[in-house]
Amino acid sequence: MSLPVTAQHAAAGGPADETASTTGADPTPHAAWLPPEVFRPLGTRRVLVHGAGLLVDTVFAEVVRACAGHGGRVDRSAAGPSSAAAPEHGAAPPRPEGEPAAGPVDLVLALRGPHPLPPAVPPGAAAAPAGDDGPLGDEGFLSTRVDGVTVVLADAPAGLLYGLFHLVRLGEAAFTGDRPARAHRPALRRRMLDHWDNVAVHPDMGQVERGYAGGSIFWHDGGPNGDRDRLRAYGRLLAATGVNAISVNNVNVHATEARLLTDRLDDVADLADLLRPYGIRVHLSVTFAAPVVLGGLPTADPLDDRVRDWWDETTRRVYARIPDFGGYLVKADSEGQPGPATYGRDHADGANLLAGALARHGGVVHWRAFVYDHRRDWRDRSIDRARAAYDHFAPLDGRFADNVVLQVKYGPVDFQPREPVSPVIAAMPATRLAVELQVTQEYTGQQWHACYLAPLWSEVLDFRPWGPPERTVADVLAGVPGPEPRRDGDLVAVANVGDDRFWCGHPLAQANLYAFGRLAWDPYLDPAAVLDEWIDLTFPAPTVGDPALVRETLHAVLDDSWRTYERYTAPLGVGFMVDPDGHYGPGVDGYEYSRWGTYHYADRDGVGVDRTRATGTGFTGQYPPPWSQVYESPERCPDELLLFFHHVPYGHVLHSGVTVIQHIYDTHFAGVEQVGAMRDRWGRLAGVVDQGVHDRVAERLDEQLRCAIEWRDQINTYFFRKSGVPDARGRRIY
Ligand code: GCW
Repeated sequence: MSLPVTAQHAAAGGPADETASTTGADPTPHAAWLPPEVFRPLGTRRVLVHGAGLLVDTVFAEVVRACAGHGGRVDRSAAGPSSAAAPEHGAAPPRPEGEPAAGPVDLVLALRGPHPLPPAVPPGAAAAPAGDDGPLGDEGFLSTRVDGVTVVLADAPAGLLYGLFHLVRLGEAAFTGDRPARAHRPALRRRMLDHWDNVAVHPDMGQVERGYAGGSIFWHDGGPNGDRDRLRAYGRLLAATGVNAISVNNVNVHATEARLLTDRLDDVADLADLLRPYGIRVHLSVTFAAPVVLGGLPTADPLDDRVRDWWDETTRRVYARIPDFGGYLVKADSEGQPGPATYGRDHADGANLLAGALARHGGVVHWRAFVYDHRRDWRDRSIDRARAAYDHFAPLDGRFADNVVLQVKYGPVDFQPREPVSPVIAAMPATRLAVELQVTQEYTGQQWHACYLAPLWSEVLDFRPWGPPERTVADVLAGVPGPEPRRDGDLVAVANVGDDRFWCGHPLAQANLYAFGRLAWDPYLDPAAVLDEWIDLTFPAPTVGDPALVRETLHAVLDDSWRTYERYTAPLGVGFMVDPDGHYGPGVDGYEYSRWGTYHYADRDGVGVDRTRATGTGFTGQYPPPWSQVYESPERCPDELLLFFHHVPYGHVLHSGVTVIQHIYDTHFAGVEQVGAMRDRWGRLAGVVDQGVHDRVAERLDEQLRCAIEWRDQINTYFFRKSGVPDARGRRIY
């Protein structure tokens, strides 16, 4: 167990965590990637919004707000009944069907339907793009610019909302020249954030488990947070990235949180109401023991009729209150959470029970594959935590109901900065999968360290579980057909947001949240291009002193920051050399003699975990070829994963040409130098970007440098003392 975040930084010798909130929300949240300036191109135009529905109302309200701020004009014509509330800011009321808007327009955002499009849509603008006349679906849109009119068309309101934010990203370019028609659709159907937020403050984990951005934006000290404006602003930010689902409580479901399912359901309904206008459906983490702890039944056995009836009835009530409720998220038989194993049942029995209750309402169950024995004996080298998810779940492939999504962490262990991609993905072709990422930086510097994670996620998404030229992980999630039938999946991430003024503690950690949403919409995007989008939106050129310097600096600080973090922390994929009290900073042997199953086995001769079939735990055999062979062989194994798969002598020569021990020294010295350079680069933006942002980032880079030095010196000293091998370059080791 670990300390709450405030204590943890004090223990780490870091600065006091001023983001930790005790009083609720900060009154002036940072605009993040939606400052008013990014609405200028749109807000100076003559705009027509056409269509009806809650999300069209949101689009209209956005355009009204933009035009009110920047001098443009907006009209609305409605096809069919509108759910619109009274128009805001003096905007024109919706026009009756067919009646043209006054005067020429620059932009039409229109819902296609049985009725004709408004005459403002130029002839030809409604034509499908060449070679792509498939349906746009519930969230897709078509964008084009013809004869001086920019046009966004959608078949469902959510598509129009995503089309609007597409224009915001394009900026002025959306209104210049002609733009050929293009259809946009999300590659992944569900793009989901899991909040590990507790309703009641947990004695060890605080208000947010692994939260590094103050309090929860949903909950405060046992009740709702109450800052409704903040929640709307959050929904709006997420909609702009493409996120469309949120689970609002921790997967470790404690007593108070369990009740969200029943007598505290109104609190959940309230969140659903706030997020619905942004196209976001609310999901709930539930405890598998709910029939016992909430329903008073003597059992939660998934095959017991009383249990089934209880879930059916409880779920019926949830949908009566929240008709578009997303579903349940379950951590079962894992780290002390209850599950079907208590009754001798397996995970398919458990997941299908909930899936059955949800199916008739259109809901899904996200069932986590993060299941392992957390009470093992470190002396027993035959057990391997990396094997656990596959061992539990692969035999169950084909047994899960269609509305079960098996949620798999990207690596086989636990969100380490470097792990191989989980073998579960290749092993379960007949199961709908979600890959789970961690936006909250539990193991990557806890939002005190600048660590842009999109390059890590892209490596995972680009990985080919069956080797080249077969499908990538992104293809699998996108439902690209393989040998088995099409079965698309989700991208899910643990959120990094709290009630901190900058949302994420570290202003640059906003880039991770933004990038997650964008990669979930399009997992083939280039992380550097996503960073450019984020820079353009968060630091709009007209608002900063020197836009070129800002862009260059942010790329210099962030592009390689994940690899920099990797350099000064645990080497070559060995993982878990963190301080067990909170997972911040070094603790080389912190987990070595613990029950958690995460060991590095360093001795005087070498380091690493032998996971081979030949002499180790056999984990490499969980991969199909070619990976089963590549990882089995110390010669073929990629350097960055060597110690994940092999125990090698310090003198083992890497593909890079240096020995393991020299690699450890070199990367740790280099990592610290790079952090120093990041800090210096950022210093040059003083007076160029917003002072508050500058100060917060500068403060964090100071701490990152302090902590990186600590990592470097502890790791280098540890391995020098173990191996007795001096640094070939004679640098200072203690
Ligand atoms: O990495 C571990 C975290 C736990 C977390 C667990 C999980 C919510 O340290 O805090 O519990 O992962 O993913 O369930």
